[in-house]
Amino acid sequence: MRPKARPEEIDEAELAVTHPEDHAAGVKAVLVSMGRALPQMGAVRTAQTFARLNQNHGFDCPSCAWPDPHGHRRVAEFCENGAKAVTDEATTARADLDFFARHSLADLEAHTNYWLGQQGRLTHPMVARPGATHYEPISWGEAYRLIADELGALASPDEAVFYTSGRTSNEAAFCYQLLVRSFGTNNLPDCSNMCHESSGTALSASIGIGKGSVSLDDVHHADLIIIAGQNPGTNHPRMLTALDKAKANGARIVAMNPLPEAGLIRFKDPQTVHGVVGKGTKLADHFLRVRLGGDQAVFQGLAKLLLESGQIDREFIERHTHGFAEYEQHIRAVDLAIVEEASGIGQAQLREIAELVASSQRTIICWAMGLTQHVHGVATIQDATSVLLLRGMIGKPGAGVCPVRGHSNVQGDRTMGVWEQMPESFLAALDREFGIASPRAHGADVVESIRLMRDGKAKVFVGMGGNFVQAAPDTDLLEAALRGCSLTVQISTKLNRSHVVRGRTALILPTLGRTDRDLQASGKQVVSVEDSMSMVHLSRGNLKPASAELRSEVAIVCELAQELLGPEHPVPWQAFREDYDRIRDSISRVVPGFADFNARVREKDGFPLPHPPRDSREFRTATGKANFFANPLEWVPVPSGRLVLQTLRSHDQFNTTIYGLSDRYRGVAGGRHVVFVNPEDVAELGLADGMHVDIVSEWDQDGVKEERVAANFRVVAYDTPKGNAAAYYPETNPLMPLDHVAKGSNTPVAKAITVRLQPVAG
Ligand SMILES: Nc1nc2c(c(=O)[nH]1)N[C@H]1C(S)=C(S)[C@@H](COP(=O)(O)OP(=O)(O)OC[C@H]3O[C@@H](n4cnc5c(=O)[nH]c(N)nc54)[C@H](O)[C@@H]3O)O[C@H]1N2
Ligand SMILES: Nc1nc2c(c(=O)[nH]1)N[C@H]1C(S)=C(S)[C@@H](COP(=O)(O)OP(=O)(O)OC[C@H]3O[C@@H](n4cnc5c(=O)[nH]c(N)nc54)[C@H](O)[C@@H]3O)O[C@H]1N2
Ligand SMILES: [Mo]
Repeated sequence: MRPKARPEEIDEAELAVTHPEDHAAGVKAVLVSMGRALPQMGAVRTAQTFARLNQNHGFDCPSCAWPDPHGHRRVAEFCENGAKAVTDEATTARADLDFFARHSLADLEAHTNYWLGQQGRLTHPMVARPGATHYEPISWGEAYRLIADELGALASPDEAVFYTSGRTSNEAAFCYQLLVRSFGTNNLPDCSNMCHESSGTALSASIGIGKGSVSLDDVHHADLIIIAGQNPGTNHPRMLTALDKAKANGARIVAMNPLPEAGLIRFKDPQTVHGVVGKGTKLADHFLRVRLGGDQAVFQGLAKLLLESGQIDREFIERHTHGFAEYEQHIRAVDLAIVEEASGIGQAQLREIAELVASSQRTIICWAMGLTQHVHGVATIQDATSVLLLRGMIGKPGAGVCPVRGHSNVQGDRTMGVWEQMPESFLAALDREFGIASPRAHGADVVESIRLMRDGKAKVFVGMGGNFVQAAPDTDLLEAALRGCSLTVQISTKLNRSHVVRGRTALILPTLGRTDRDLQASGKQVVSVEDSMSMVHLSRGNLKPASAELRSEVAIVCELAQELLGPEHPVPWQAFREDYDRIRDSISRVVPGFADFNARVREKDGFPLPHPPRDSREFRTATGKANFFANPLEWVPVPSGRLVLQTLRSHDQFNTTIYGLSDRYRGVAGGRHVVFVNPEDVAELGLADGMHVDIVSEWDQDGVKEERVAANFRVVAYDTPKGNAAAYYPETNPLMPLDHVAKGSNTPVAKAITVRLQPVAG
């Protein structure tokens, strides 16, 4: 049983639902961020912190991966949610020794994840030994020995899994994967497996590289921007500034979303006069109210209309692509009536958008979780890319693919080798640089790691950041799997549920965050990150760490490596930890695009990584060209009496970190247990607005039917397509069957869960 929220934590009776807002940001956003920062950090620390956020000599915002502008930066180059992320990390509250003495393990387990996150920064390494009632302090040396002993006792290195969340710096990520591969496994699941894996899989096959092809400047100068399955007003608020700029340059914006998200409708830039006093900019010129999972149909429908009108770039197709004939044949046979059934988008509107695409000279398609977290996410992204290929929109200014990344360094962690299936070229370079023998068999991703732990085939879990137990699917199964481990280790800044749902022995290793000063033997260290547009730049924390006991992620990895791999190991762990320039020197020889890393990263705005399709229309796919795929059209039907549920973020959280209880733009305050339902569905299903229901997910695999329940959600009649509902993640993760994954990327399907709503008795 999951614990119920305690009254002092979240009182769902306080839940209030008002009207959704029709615009994002504005002065209110500034007031909200300052209102949160002052009580948590105090005035001096607030001023010190915000003055350096995203500035050239400051630190990179730990929130999303949206890039910083080049050259001139505004005085405040951040957003409301970036400010909340920083406040959350730079808080003066402490989960210190006294805290752990006061709260038993049982007590901690009974608290919500929200409460755990609010207890402040971790200050000491802690251990919960078998049978213990409390976490107790442990020295760093003893902690490393304990991990090394447990790892050493495994029958095979593949019985351990090493998770990474996306905040880890390039330097720490590089050392971490090096440690894991030196130890002997490729079991490196990461948050990307649950996030943009479908984008990487789709783009690698389509254009030969799994990253977006546009720069910030391209966004500013596009004449058509399609934003599909993304809620930038909440999750990438600084993107609104870029869209505002594109609009000022004459761009049209098309939003594809089941929900009329505030940030897509109207934007008031709090830093410009018209944003403060005026009505702001109307952002989306067209809103396609697509059904959950209906995007592939829309992209195929658009392609059909483009082919029929002949407004395609034949020269580009001829010179740079492969598979056109088969694709054309497949797409011409697409039935627009089926497109409408699948997506809810009628022919008239589809034709309107096709006209826009046909007449645009510079088109960008942006997307996020609304496309990736579907069974057919990979095919959907390939079909979006194909629309661009038809029009020759890759490798020219103002045009291209733009998967908008989540965590601030999730893309960089991958570049540094945090992936269960790094290519041979990378592994060979790693072996050459260090004289090690990296394992070659592919490792386990997130879903596979959970299976291994469930089946007793993995016994040690190490988390480099993140909150695995809340982020991954199938909460009850996952909790049991983690409790079955012999050791769980969390390298973290703040307390979360992954510290209390633990293995037989559990370790908490407290680490420095992005905002913290990092002093090592050679002096003050800097780290680097890569943003969503492949720009690599430095981040320098400057705040006094929460305790003298904190160690940097790099130090923790290197010290653990020394203990685990012994003094004879060929990697210079000691030198790495003393001077991160040494790590960057190695990276410059191992990772393509990082030549002269130490010098180039110190240039003012950092440097861009090579991207062959963007730079020279070179496509390093198996065919040597950009590939069209004739993907069968798929969508998500709604069984009768059921709803299809998407799980999404409120405006007041960062993934599993809940900042507060105000989903302002959607008009929900005071609680999180809400399910947004179309008013007609509310009536037809015999429900009522304000009623409480249990959400029951139905899963049928090979005739075996399973049900999962998330209890007690308030029905909110909301503007979502008929048949489609929405509720917040992570409260809904218990509803996600582990095996419900995207084809090709193995990403858990978080945006299409078949459910029924069962009124709560009484
Ligand atoms: N403040 C804040 N910032 C964040 C995060 C956070 O939690 N808080 N998380 C970070 C991370 S890791 C990530 S990955 C990103 C996530 O950024 P988003 O992908 O914007 O996050 P979600 O809340 O999952 O929103 C998905 C959006 O897609 C829409 N959608 C859902 N299904 C479909 C569909 O089938 N088709 C279409 N067209 N639309 C659909 C939803 O209505 C919603 O608007 O944000 C990053 N930035
Ligand atoms: N149902 C559903 N599930 C989802 C999603 C969804 O849309 N729906 N989205 C998925 C997506 S896109 C993602 S990216 C994952 C996110 O999965 P994770 O990345 O695992 O989760 P976070 O909540 O971002 O992790 C927060 C924790 O990271 C730690 N932390 C913060 N900063 C640092 C740091 O600098 N260093 C270290 N070492 N630790 C730090 C803190 O202890 C904090 O509690 O969730 C996925 N799960
Ligand atoms: Mo993400």
